Amino acid sequence: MSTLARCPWTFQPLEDGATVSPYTHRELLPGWADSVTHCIAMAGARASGKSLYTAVMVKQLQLLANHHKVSVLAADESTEERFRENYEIPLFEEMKIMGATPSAQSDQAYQRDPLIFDLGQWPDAEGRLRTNYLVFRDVAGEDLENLPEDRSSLDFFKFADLVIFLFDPLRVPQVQTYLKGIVATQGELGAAPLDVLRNLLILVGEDAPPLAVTVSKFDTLQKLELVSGTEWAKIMGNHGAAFRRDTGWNFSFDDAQILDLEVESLLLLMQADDLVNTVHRIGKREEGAFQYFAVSALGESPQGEELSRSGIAPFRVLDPIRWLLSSRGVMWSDVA
Ligand SMILES: Nc1nc2c(ncn2[C@@H]2O[C@H](COP(=O)(O)OP(=O)(O)OP(=O)(O)O)[C@@H](O)[C@H]2O)c(=O)[nH]1
Ligand SMILES: [Mg+2]
Repeated sequence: MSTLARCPWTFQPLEDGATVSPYTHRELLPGWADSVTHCIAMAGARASGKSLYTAVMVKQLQLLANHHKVSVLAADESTEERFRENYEIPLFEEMKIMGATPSAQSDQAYQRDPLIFDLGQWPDAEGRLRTNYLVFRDVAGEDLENLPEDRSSLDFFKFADLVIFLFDPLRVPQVQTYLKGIVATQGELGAAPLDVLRNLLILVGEDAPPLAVTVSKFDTLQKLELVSGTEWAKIMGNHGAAFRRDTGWNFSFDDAQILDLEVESLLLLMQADDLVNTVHRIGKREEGAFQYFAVSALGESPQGEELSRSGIAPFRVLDPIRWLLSSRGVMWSDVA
């Protein structure tokens, strides 16, 4: 097994020269076994923001690629159609929020196959140019809140190169209590992040892939700056903090590390110790087992079904992806 390419449906390793996945018996894209794959899975409760994140992340990645003089393109027709229909049209054309992702058991489960994007050619460790693919799986929060009896359809989590665990900060019970009266709580949809994280740890087992523990909808916490006279106004009003700065099209591991520690401190300040302690069970931070991130796909809360009139203003959306891609030399260098 010397290929750097994985089966796009199961994320499991492939033999050199494979043209068919031994796991699903489906035909691989031409030249697949000679490519480099980056297999990423989303995780999180219902309504934690996974699908909106997916939509905005792909758009941002396409813009980033332009700065690197490459294009990010759907690698097959199925990705093109599913991305367009389920993500692009609702969010960017109808300017509406999307419906809940259907359970993988349902006939409408458009996310059962991954979204595959061609990231262009990048040198591998030996300096040989290879086509790189992002293989990305959105998941229904419903399936992670109540694990099915037969978990084989979720086995890909074990083999992912990266799992992005998104959680809505306002769904952490301690944070909710802490911020009661300061921030208006959104709907009651979605399980507590800790319950979903525990389920995720069951799915990934002993040898867990790196986990990007990512606070979603960070715009809601940034709004705390406006609640004058509170400790939170001071914390969020500190525009020098990494969680208030976006690094634009550049990514640096140093900056990501500062953000990592800042986000953990924020969670501890909000008494979300249970969540933090569970995250630490995954493995050692210094060995890359996990890292905290803070993102906002929209930059602003939607009003009902409609997006904010000021449009979509993403914040640090690519950070978790670039934590992986930059470590593999893909789109890592600074852009002017
Ligand atoms: N303020 C704010 N709200 C957001 C943001 N992203 C998502 N939301 C809100 O969260 C809701 C759920 O987002 P989705 O992306 O559909 O959630 P999901 O995790 O895919 O949910 P399931 O498909 O049920 O698992 C959206 O309808 C928005 O109201 C964000 O960046 N900021
Ligand atoms: Mg969804």
